[in-house]
Amino acid sequence: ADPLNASIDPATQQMIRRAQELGVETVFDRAENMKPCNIGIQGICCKNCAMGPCRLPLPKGGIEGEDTRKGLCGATANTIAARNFARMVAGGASAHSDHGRGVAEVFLSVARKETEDYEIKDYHKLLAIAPHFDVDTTVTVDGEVKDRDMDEIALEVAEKAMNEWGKPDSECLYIKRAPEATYNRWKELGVLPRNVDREIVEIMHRTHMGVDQDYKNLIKQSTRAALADGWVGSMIATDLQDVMFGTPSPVQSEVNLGIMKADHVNLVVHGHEPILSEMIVAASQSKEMMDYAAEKGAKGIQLGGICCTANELAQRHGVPIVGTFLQQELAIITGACDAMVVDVQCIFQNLANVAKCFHTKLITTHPIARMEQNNVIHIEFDEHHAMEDAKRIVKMAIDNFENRKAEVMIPVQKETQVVGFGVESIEYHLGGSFRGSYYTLNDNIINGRIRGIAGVVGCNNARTKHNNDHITVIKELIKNDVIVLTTGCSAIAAGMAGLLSPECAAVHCGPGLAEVCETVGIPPVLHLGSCVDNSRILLAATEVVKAGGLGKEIKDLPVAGSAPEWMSEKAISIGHYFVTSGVYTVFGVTLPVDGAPAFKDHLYTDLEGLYGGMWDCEPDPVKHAQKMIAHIDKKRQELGI
Ligand code: BF8
Repeated sequence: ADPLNASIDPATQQMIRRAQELGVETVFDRAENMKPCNIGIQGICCKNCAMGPCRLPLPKGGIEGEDTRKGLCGATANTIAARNFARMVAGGASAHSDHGRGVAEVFLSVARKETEDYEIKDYHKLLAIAPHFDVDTTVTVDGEVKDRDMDEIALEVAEKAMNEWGKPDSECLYIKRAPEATYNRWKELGVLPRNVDREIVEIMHRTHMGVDQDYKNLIKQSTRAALADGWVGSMIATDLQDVMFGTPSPVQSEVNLGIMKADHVNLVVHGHEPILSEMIVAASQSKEMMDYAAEKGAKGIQLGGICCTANELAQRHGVPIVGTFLQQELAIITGACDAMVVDVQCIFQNLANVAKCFHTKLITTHPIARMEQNNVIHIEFDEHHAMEDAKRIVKMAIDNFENRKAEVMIPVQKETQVVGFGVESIEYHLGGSFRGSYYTLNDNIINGRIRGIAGVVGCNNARTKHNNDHITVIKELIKNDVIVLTTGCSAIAAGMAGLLSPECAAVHCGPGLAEVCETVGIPPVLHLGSCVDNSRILLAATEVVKAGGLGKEIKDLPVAGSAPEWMSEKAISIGHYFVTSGVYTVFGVTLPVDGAPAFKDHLYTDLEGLYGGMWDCEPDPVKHAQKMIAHIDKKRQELGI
């Protein structure tokens, strides 16, 4: 791979070159050597039974007249593409929601006082979310209203939260957090999720051979599962993480490979669930471990994160971020990574092969995500002895410091960033004391200083130039006075490009947005956390609706969503819950729908009539941003502002 074509980031380019010098293969090489399947990319390969795989390529030049393409059972291209799409939603929703379930289980242990390693750090947030689970926060004794015992509230919240995954009757409680009119729309359309697990299982049933054969009905079920992800599984993950680990507030941090230090023990945490990494932060900051590192000749312990674990730790502790999804192999290739600890999601199987070329200890920690290679160590993490496990891992990294064999090469590049915005801190910075908590933000939207709000989220994808599309889309948006809320690897990319600093507003923003940012002292691009924290974007949009003056539903707002470099099934689930929550959402790279024109039209056009939001795909990042701005302008016009 040509490093200059592979990434816009100089640190990444340098490490790709380094990998090539050392003969270590990375994702960038594999992306050159293997091209995607031309039929799969169009979404029209069905491998759901052993009569196939049935491949239904769109004839060159399109179809004239009736579309007669069929699989052996008679499945049409539209059915096949819709089944594949639904299964991606199921995969994505299950990943987020299983993460959420894990958090809820730990919270239940805390509420039952079965663990001392975790605690409730934010009681205020617990009280704020309790009513959404129909949990009372007060009791009436002899006609007098009193505060309810906090332990009782925590236990009931934990039990009700767990039920959201599998109760036999009624619908999810948390879905009512959406604006009332949107909730009523979902009710009328019959897409309210019953419980998280059921909606995912039902997708697997419906997409089994010979079941649901109507692409519109398949998308309806995808909607139930995606809403269960965004408004329930992911949202509960975010909220209970905030309750246990603290609700983020803006904090300064650093980002990019240059945060690693040659004279320190470098411990990199990678994956998604803060349950483990929170303990590692505490363990690595303990005097015992710091003294031990000094004994071994290190100047200290440098903890850094990759992927969404990085976002979780940065937003709550200011722990620096090593890089995005596509930089995971490169962190090891620095030769200075003494241990990399992984849990679930977005972890390359090739990490073990790269680690073999260096001294790096690669440690898996989750029973559902193990690696077969013999150089990988498995330390199964358990919330009941979390601190003990975390110390074992930190000690292993320290012990490995003296084993470095390859020459250390750490790029110098790193950027300063402000991370850790959320519904609460946006209210603090852009709220007001009159007419609702998001009044100032709404006022600035109405008066046009802020043209609209965009959510730019999601992954890197080795089929596009690393970070290029994220940064081009974001810059185009803020230049046109659109404030950006970002999460996941997109947020890390923004940090690497210096866009998460208040100072960048003067350089990159249109005059209206620059004025707002300079007055309030915030960056034009607000880091809202990890991918499960896209729930924060949904709730921020809900607050904008509640603050008034901009319509009754999220669909009425001048907002748009984007995932410029998406690659994971989680992104599809996120995209679909944004769309069906009323947000026009544009994906970059490609969407596997092109081989099924009627299904594609359903996603890109029909859904707007049902939900107010619709899908789109635009690989050119400037056009991509322009389409979002055009939608924002359309909404402004409809609002008469
Ligand atoms: O959940 S943005 S590459 S790290 S999937 Fe993965 Fe995509 Fe990054 Fe986090 Ni989200």
